[in-house]
Amino acid sequence: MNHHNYGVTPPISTANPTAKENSLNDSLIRELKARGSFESEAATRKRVEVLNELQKMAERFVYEVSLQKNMSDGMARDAGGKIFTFGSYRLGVYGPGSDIDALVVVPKHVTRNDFFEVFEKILRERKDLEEIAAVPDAYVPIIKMILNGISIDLIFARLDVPKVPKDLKLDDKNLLRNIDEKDLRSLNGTRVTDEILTLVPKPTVFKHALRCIKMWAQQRAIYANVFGFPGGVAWAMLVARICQLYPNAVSAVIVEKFFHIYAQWSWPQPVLLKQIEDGPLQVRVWNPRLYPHDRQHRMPVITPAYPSMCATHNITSSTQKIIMKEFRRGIDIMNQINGNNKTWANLLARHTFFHNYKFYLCIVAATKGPYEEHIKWSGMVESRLRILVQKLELTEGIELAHPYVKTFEHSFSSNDSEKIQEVINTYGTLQGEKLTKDVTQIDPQSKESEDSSDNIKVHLTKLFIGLEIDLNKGGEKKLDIQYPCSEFFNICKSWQSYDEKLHSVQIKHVKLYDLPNDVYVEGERRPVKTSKRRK
Ligand code: 3AT
Ligand code: MN
Ligand code: MN
Repeated sequence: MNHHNYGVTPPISTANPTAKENSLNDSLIRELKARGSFESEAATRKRVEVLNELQKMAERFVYEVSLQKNMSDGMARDAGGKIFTFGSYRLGVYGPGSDIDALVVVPKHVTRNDFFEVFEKILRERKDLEEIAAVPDAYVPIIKMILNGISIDLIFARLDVPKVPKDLKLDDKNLLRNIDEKDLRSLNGTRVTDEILTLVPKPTVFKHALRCIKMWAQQRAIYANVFGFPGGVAWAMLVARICQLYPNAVSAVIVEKFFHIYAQWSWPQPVLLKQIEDGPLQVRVWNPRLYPHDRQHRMPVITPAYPSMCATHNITSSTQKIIMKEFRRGIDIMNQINGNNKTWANLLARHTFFHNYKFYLCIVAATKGPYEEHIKWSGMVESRLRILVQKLELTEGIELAHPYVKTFEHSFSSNDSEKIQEVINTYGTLQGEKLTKDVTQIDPQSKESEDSSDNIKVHLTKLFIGLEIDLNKGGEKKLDIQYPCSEFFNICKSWQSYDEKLHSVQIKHVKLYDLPNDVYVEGERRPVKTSKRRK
């Protein structure tokens, strides 16, 4: 072996696995398989087929647009066009429910407009296309579709080059010259995932360890970038760094070291996979010495591809505490797994968020109007939840504001407008759940719900924050969260498309025993008041 080092420091240990570690690794893979982490070979072959089809369509797209722009047939064919992938498919950690995240790269003379007109038309011609939705004005413009039973997120980037041959690679940062911000953002996903894979010593070890960490983070409800936890790319980089530090370890050991290293990490020291690079563009590269904003990142995990960014800027004081507690739990359970007292199943046990706190806040976004309106409104409220968490953290008497990583949605219809308002006002509580029996629950997307007469329809999304309260500290007895709540309302209501006739947002105090039933999964018993005498 050569002495090529992966990462910004030498490895901690280059030891090879022991027999015990190998057997622990086998049981990890068995557990992942039993939990449906891997899909069948046939299903994976289907993904490859769909990607081949997409590649052909991309070439046809570039060819047709080139002809339209008066290029000769030969030049039009040479113009090329190439499909890249990113996300879980590219990282090799996809499961049966995963989509394919794909990027089509085209030469200079093909525009984003062409993508949404010509490529979309080519896609719509296909018999195996089930659904298609284009979002040209998104932050990263996208076409979402289901092709041959597989959901695909397709984005677009145009390079300042005359042709895009099949062997083009995206690792050259000079390719980023003279392109717009949307192109830059669209290229970023592929550039980052590709680079992560080149920075780990053993890709298969990395992939299996990442499958475990992703499943663990999902089960523990700490996987959600919008809500202030790491997202997929951040978890991937965190695992990749451990792979660099233990280049010969098996996945089971990577998982174990993962918990130890990050429980003891001196945050806010950044996690880096390589030294941060400078580049040819006028864009910001993460640099806490230069930018006060970057100094606020509590657990920075930095993307390797130029221009490097912090993938975890959303982490707050509360979510950091929650993540750190989960790392310590990981250490504890790994110790017991090593002592044969626990198994991987224990590590991957579901969280108990709706049992853990005495007090919760339920944030309700409601829309009396079309479902498309509600998707935008509730999405906006969701994306601002972190701000509420941050304001709560600063409130006297609040030790921790713990956002839950999933939303709950319902749609109802009734001819009684007072009933509808009552449902909105009590939604998110056990009492409100009973009230919904008086109105008709509807499928938000069904055609019927659109035409049926003069019934009023309401779409509701609820979000939860668990509160850890310590009122003895300040001496005052009563918790006052008026200020953070009214600030949050102001932020939501200053949304450009806010219309008080359609949209509303409420925050409710819900005690543990008043939580609605639908927050508990099948087989999970809701907490019951024990009949212990009060002290
Ligand atoms: P799955 O196996 O598909 O569930 P994944 O990691 O591929 O896991 P996604 O397909 O949701 O997850 O996302 C793939 C990448 O797309 C991750 C991120 O770089 C980008 N991405 C996803 N959602 C957003 C978003 N809302 N804004 C910006 N980038 C996003
Ligand atoms: Mn994906
Ligand atoms: Mn996706």
